[in-house]
Amino acid sequence: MTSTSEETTVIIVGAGVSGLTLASFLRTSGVACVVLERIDRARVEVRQRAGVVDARAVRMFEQWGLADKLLAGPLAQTIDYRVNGVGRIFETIEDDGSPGRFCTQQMLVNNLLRELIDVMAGDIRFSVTDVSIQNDEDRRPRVSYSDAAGAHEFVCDYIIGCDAEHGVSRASIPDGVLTKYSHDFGYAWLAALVEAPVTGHPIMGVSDHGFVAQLPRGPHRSRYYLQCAFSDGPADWPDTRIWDEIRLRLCDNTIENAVVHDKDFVPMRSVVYAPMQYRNLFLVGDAAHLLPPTGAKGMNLALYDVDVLAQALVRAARDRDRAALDAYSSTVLPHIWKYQEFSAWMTDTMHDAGDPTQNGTFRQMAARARLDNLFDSPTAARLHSEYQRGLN
Ligand code: RFL
Repeated sequence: MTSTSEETTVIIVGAGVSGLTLASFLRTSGVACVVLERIDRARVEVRQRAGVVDARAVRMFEQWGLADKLLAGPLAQTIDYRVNGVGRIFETIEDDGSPGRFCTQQMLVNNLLRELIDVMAGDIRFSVTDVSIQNDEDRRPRVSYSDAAGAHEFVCDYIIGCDAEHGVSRASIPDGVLTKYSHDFGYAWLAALVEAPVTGHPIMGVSDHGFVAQLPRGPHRSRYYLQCAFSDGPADWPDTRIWDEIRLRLCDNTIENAVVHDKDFVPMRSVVYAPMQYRNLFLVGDAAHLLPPTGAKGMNLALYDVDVLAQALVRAARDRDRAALDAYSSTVLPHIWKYQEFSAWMTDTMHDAGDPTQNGTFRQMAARARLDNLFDSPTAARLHSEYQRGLN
């Protein structure tokens, strides 16, 4: 077994969408960095999740010169908001540049891995264990980890926690430094990846029997989301029940059963930890905030954090100017709170408007009026478009 000690400028913990995007931006800017990832490359490549890269994030990839290499998929410009089977197509108002794209997180991550490893010769260390962070006041930060070859240590200038909710980065911050703000909505979504494409527009469906959505995941597949109980698991949802509920909630008996590839249960909750930095450790994406997927903003907020932090790190590393780095948390948090609000609005509206046993018939009718407003009021439609596009 070996024991090594190395040096770099930035250590990124986690090779998810935020860690890989940050590493690409730093590499493009000539800032040395190493990514440490718990699982192997094959498992990173197959993880399915988000499906929409919003317009702000598309613009960000364009500005970093990477959009052509990383993004693909159809434009995301319409949503079919259905109430008990009756659809209305909401068209996102776009009068200032590129629209968002239906580019799956998996496709983006695969393109990032290819670009970073094969083209930029980036340093990503997969299948590492026992990552441990030392972020003391009076010396350079240190990150140690183990792999099959032995124990290793990096001395660095900055540590970036891109290791999501259960990672080591946020857990390394002493008690009392961070404030946790959180809200549980009291229900969950069953997310089912199925072998059936979206044939019309992506659907967000309100029904008296609960919420249902169908969103594209490539040319042959889609993901259905079905509101379910917080405590539900795979045993509660055999494939036959999934298809029966989809037909019931979309009021469409012509939908045929198809292969269900996987089922995930996602609790609807919102979390923010603040501040998002401690000494030379900076938190990004799900390590600092979680959103209910109703607004499709989790990955997009992670990409927003990356954009701000990458620019700040480049200034600190290249120009020895820490001002933007020190202001990272106060720069990103106002934006994060706006999108927490949007995601909570979407979650309350789409679920309250549905099953009245949820919150009563008064809230049901009021939430349906809110949906009507998106089609009746140009002002409401414009605000909704701004949020959908991430440009608010
Ligand atoms: P990730 O992508 O989870 O990556 C974290 C990485 O850190 C690694 N890791 C560690 N590595 C080393 N040492 C440790 N101790 C480690 N602990 C963890 C992990 O293995 C992993 O590789 O977090 P990141 O980069 O912050 O990205 C966040 C996004 O993945 C997340 O917000 C989105 O997927 C949320 N989300 C959606 N976001 C959208 O913008 N639009 C959507 O349509 C959307 N749909 C969704 C979603 C999330 C979902 N689930 C599964 C919660 C749909 C679903 C069902």
